[in-house]
Amino acid sequence: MTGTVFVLNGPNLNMLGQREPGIYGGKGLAEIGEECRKAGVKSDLTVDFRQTNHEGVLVDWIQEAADGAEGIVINPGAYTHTSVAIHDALRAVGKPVIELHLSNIFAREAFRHHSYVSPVATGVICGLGPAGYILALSAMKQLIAARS
Ligand code: CA2
Repeated sequence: MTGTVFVLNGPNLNMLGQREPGIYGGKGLAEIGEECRKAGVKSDLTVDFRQTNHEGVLVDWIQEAADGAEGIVINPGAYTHTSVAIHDALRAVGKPVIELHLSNIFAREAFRHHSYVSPVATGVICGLGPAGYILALSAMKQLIAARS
C-alpha cells in the first residue's frame, strides 16, 4: 500500500537550527525533511515536505491534498493559535490530519495553549522535538491503512 503524505510547515520553521535551539533543538528543517523522506521510503509512503511563511499558501496546500495526498501532517507554527482559515480548510479536506509541534505548547505561554487546528485534527503530537515528525508518519501510515 503506497500513498503520498503532505508534511506542511508554517511560518518561521525555516529558521530552525539557526535560533532558539533551547526550545526547538539544533536541527534545521532541511535535515528534518530528509529524515521524513527516509522514514517514508521505509514505510512505502511518498513524503512531500514543504514550508511556507504564508497562511494562504498553507490553505492552498491543504486544498491540494484533497486530490493529491492520502493524509496531512501539519505544523502550522504560530497560525495554530490564530487561523480560522486553516481550521476551515482542514475541516473540509476529508483526509486524516495530524497536528504536530516540536515544543510542548501547553508548557509555554498561555497564548499557545489554544489551537484552532486540534478540533479538526485526527490526532496531535507535541513536545517530542523532530522525532515527532517520524512518529506522526508512523501514525499516518496506520490511519491510511485503516481507511483502505
Ligand atoms: O512547537 C512548535 O512546533 C510550534 O509550532 C513552533 C512555532 C510556534 O509559534 C508554535 O507556538 C509552536 C514557531 C516556529 C519556529 O519559530 C522559530 C523562530 C525563531 C527561530 C527558530 C524557530
